[in-house]
Amino acid sequence: MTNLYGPSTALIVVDVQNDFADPDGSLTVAGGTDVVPVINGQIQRAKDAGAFVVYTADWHPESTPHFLKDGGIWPVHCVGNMWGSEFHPDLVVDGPVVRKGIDGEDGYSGFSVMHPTSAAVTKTELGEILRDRGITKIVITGLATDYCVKETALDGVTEGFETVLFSPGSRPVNLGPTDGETAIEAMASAGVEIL
Ligand code: VGL
Ligand code: ZN
Repeated sequence: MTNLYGPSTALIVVDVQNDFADPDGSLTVAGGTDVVPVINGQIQRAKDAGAFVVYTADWHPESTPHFLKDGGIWPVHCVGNMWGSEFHPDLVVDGPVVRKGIDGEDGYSGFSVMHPTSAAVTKTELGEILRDRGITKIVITGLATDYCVKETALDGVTEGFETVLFSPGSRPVNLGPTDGETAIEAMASAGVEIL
């Protein structure tokens, strides 16, 4: 833990937005508000160690096959430039923000998105942002453990980063009661270090 953060480490803060983190959010995650101060503590710790901090934001148009009403599975959430897509007001935001899903793509990872009809996967700018800064290790935290956190971590491993999950800053959606635990197992077996 002592050397968790350093100049070649990035803390990736995943989707700490009102729709997930606020009890009134449309896709509220149990405990989503409680993690905000925990995450702020990691942001401070990362900055103090000269690490880089980057944020992801789920950022959807009003209609996307990601939403139940358009053929997907989720209630409408994180529509761009609405209250629900804003970061939780207590989150310390001090670093670049990578928005994902802006053109109606599906998918959960901060590194890549999937075209809604062709299913073609394209990369976001996150990998480049990290490589441009010489980042070799990423610490991932935020919401939600079983979707965007998991997929970002799995992609992090695939992209060649030493990947760590800071689980005290994460909570699951838990569509199924054990989805959070299953996600942590999947990350661990992919080579993610779980803290
Ligand atoms: C997420 C469900 C739908 C997440 C995003 O940020 O984990 N979950 N869209
Ligand atoms: Zn979403």
